[in-house]
Amino acid sequence: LLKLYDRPTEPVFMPKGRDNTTFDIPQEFLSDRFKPLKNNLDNRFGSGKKIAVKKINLPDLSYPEQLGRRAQFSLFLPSHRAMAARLVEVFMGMRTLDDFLSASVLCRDRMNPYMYIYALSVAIIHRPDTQNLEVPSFAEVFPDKYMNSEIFARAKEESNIVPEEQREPLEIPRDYTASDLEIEHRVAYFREDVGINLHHWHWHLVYPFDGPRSVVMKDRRGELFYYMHQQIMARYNMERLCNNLARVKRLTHLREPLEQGYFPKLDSLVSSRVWPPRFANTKLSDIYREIDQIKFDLQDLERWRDRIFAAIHSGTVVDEQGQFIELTESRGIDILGNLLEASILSINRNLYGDLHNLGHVAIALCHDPEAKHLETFSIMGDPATAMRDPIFYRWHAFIDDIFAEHKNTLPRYTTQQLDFSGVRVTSVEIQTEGQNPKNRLSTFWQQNDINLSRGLDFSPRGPVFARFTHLQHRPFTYKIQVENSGGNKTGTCRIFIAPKFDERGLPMLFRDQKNLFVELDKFTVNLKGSKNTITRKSTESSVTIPFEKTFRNLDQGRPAEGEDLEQFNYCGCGWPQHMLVCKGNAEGFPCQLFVMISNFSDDKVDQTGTAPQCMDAVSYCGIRNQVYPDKRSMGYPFDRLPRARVDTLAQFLTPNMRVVDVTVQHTNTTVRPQDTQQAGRA
Ligand code: CUO
Repeated sequence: LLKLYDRPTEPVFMPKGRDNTTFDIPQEFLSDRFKPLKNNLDNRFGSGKKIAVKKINLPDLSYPEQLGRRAQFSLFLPSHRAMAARLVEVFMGMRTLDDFLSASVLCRDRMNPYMYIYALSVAIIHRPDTQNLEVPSFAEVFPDKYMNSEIFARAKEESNIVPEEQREPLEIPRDYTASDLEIEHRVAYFREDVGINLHHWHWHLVYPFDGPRSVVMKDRRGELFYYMHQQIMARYNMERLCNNLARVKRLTHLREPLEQGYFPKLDSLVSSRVWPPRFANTKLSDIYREIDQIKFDLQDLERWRDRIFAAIHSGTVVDEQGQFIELTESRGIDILGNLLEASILSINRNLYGDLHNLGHVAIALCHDPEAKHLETFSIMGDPATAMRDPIFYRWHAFIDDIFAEHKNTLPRYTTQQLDFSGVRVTSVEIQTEGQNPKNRLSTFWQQNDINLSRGLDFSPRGPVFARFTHLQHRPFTYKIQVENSGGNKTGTCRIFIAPKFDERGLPMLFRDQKNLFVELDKFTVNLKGSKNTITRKSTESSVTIPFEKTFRNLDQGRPAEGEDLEQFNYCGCGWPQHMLVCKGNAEGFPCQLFVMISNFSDDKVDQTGTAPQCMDAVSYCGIRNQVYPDKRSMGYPFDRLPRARVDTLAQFLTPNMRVVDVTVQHTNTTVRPQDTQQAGRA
């Protein structure tokens, strides 16, 4: 199955793993073009082991087949998402693993490769019989979505001319999408980070908004849509403050020119087209594109927005039967998440529409709203690339603000809901590895290599590496002292960080600062009576996946025989560890680190379901097949307005919380790829 990820536009005959395995495919499965060439292709590529593909009766695939092989594919376009949903349904409906393999092989040469890989990945993630498979890194399958197009001409040259052992990594410059004359470019390293974009793609893969109900229906998925994207905004705003940029302005006036332009410099290897840029000051328009079977007006977006605000202010939404459903303290945010996104779980799509998704589409098609020029959508139309564009954050700032409007209507947390009786956090400190002053985090640049060969169709085999530069920090350890009177207790330790000052250098009010708290970690602690010392490493964070999981290629990622599969399982969802903390600045960017121990008996959930998998990044990604592992509202304790007479963070604190000042210092040096990685290539 995983071989089907190799070289996604080549005929299914050609992908050949490093062990020379090919598929033994029934003649009928071949696309018409290759039927007469079967023997020829077989002799040419089928030199090694063969994987037998069973003949099956196939369901009707004519609908997803309508999307051209060389077309771009956007999950946000309703017609595309319906085709993809059908394909997912076909894959999910295959009764056995063999049948699933047959269907996957048959579809590969017939379907649009982007849609195919999307549907195949959703099925692999959700089918019970493929739970232990590691979906390959999307950056390797479609490297064209993650890096400068110029690299591919060089990669083809390298793979055609240079023998494998003499190939050099192809270096991608750090600044290739814009110059410093564009102030937004200061945070391009965040927006264009491969790991961050991979996380976003995987998140939407794990939480699809369309498809069979069994795949979409997940515990608190609407709420997690809110929380994961809220955290992206908090992180991005913090990053902006480090770079002397103001927080993101919401995209509220849909009819005003969009100040920010963006030129992605990505080419699609599938369609051989450039991804359209957006010039500064482009205006949004009504969308009417028969070619994509899509028609909606900006007024539709405004109408849905107004209805959603009205629902929030009245505290109820109206379902399709006309019944009023209350937006309660515990469930309201989940209902709103599904309704705003909108997923198929939206309580009433007729009334509340498809605000977030079609906002992506309106922006993605603003350069050719009526398809007069036969141009396709820009990067905002694809979750794999959308986070590169500054406009993504303006749109999501708007979406996040709608959620905040609801959160602001909820009862404030009382001190009883915040405190943990008998538990006092007496000290918190951070120790960065190999550095002396405490409470100082240290960031720098690091280079790493990605193997492009999996995604380089129609070129000779053998690895070709792209070398790119990303932010990195030195690992650090938290040391937390806790006094506990009374007997043993269990608590949840919640760690957040936020900027200390606003754009003007003034201390922030709590009601503003609370939106900037970035979750760093969350874990269970057992407290003995009296004094406790908790130590925790930054690499153990519940929001991140380790560096190797973001970038590891398939062959390196295989568990050894007898090794615990679960521990090794590749699950691509998770904030990249290398982006755990913001860049900071040369002088040391002042932040506040917040630690809270909450009462576990109010946090714990009853897990049923099968054994947990992919436990690395539960805070942003949840746990597969299980309920979200924290009963509190996501974002607790910063998801609501503070109680009366609390204006500052200091006033917000109860004894089980503590804040310490930390700085994030950036050194402008670049570390070359580690030797271990070089060795791993052989
Ligand atoms: Cu993740 Cu707008 O939802 O991109």
